[in-house]
Amino acid sequence: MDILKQRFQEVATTVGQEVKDFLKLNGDRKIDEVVVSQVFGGMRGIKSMLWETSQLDPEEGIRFRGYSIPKLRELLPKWKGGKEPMPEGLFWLMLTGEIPTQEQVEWLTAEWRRRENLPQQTINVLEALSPETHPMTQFVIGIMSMQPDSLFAAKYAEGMSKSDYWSYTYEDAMNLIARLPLLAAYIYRRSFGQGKHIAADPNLDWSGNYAHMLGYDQPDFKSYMRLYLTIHADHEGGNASAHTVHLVGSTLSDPYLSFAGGMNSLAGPLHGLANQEVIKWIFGMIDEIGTMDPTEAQIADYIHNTLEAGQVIPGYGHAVLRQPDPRFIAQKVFAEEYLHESAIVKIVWQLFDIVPGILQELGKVKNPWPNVDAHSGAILVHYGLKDYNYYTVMFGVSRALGVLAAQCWSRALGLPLERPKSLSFASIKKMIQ
Ligand code: HAX
Repeated sequence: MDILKQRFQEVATTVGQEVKDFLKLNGDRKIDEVVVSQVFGGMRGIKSMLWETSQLDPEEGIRFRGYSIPKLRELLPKWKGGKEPMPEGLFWLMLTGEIPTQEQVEWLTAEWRRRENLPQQTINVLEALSPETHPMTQFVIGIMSMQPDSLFAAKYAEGMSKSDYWSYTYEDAMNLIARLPLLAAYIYRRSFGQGKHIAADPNLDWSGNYAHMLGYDQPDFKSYMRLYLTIHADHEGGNASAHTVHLVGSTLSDPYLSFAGGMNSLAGPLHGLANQEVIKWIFGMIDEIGTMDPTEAQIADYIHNTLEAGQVIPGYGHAVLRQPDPRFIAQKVFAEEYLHESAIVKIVWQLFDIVPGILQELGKVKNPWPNVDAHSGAILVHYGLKDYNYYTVMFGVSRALGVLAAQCWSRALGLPLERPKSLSFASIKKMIQ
C-alpha cells in the first residue's frame, strides 16, 4: 500500500469509529430547521451534507481543513524555487487533514507521473468529435471514455466487500487525477493548437507539466497554474459540481462516472462556465467601447446595458459568500506581483471598483462582490491563453482534487445513497394550513 493510502486508511479508521460513536449519542439532535422559501429557493443554506475536505464561511470564504488560502500559500510545499503552493500538497491535506512534508509532496508528484497515461480509446473517441465541440463536452466524453478502466467498477462486478470500497475509490481517484492534465491538454491542442500535441515532461510537477503540455512554458505561468489548480480544488460539498459528484457517487457509481457528472454541472454558466463568460463579456466591452483603457462612465454604461438586457454580470455574486471571494483576492495578489502592468488585468480591477455599487443599487443581489471567476480569465489572456471556451476545463482539472478526495471519505465512512425528500406545491400548502 502506498504511503498516502496507508495514512488515509489510518486517519479514516479513527474518524470512522468516532463518527459511529457520535451518531449513537447525537443522532437525534437538531442542527437546522427548513423554511418554505428554502424549498423554493434552491435549498440555500440547508445543512444536510457531510463534507470533510473543506468548509465555506460566508464572510471568511473557503477553508481547506481549517486553513485559509493565505495560510495555505504559506504552509503548503512549493515547487523548486517557487512561491505558490502545489496542488499535490492540498490533495494530501484534504485526504489526511495533515500538511504534508516536501518529501511527501515529491512522492505524490512522482506517483501521479507513474500513473499518468492517455488511453488510445480516449484519443479515438476525441478524434471522432469536431474540434469545434465545446471543450467541456470533449472533457466529459474523454472522462467517460476512460471509465472502462475503473478498478472500483471491475471489483464491484466481481463481488467486492463493502470494506474495500474506499480502497478502489482511492485507486481510481489517483489514476484519474494523474490522467486529467493529459486529457485536458490533448483537448486544448486539438481544438486550439492545430492538433500539434506536446509530450509530457517527466521532470515537471502536476501543474507545471499541464502548463507545458498546453504550450505555455513561461515560469510565471507555471506558478500561476500551481496557484490556480490549488484554489479551484474544493468549495465545500453543496456547490453544484461537488454536490453532483457526491450524489452520483452515492449510488456507488464509480469515480469516473461520478466525476463526469460533476463536470456536466460545472459546465453551466451560473457555475464554472462563468470563467469563460467573464472574459467573453469583457472582450465584448472592449469591442463596443473601442479601447483597452475605458473610463469609469463607459464601464458603468456597459454594466447597465447588460442588466437592462436581463442578463447577469458574470463573475459577480455567490450563493453563499457575502464578501469578495478570497480566491479572487489570491489571484489579485498574484497579478499585483507578476503582471500589474497588464491592460486586461487593470480592467478586472476597475470592474471590482464599479460593479458592486451597481449591483447593490438593484436591491436584490445578496452578494455584489466578485467570485473566483471574475479574475482568472484576464490572467490567462495576459499569458496568451485567449481561447476562453477552454477555461472551464482548467477549473475541472482542479476540481477533481477536492471532489475525488471527498469521495474517498464518503466511501471510507460508508455514507449511504443520497435521497432527500421533495414536496409538491399542493402538499406544502397543506402542511402550512
Ligand atoms: N448580476 C445580476 N444579477 C444578479 C447577479 C449578478 N452577478 N447575482 C445575483 N443576481 C440576481 C439574481 O439573478 C436574482 O435575481 P431574480 O430575483 O430576478 O431572479 C437576485 O439577484 C438574487 O440572487 P442571489 O440570491 O443574490 O443569488 P443566487 O444565490 O440566487 O445566485 C449566482 C448566485 C452565483 C448564481 C448569481 O450571483 C449569478 O448569477 N452570478 C453570475 C454568474 C456567476 O458569476 N457564477 C459563478 C458563481 C461562482 C461559481 O460557482 N464559480 O464557479
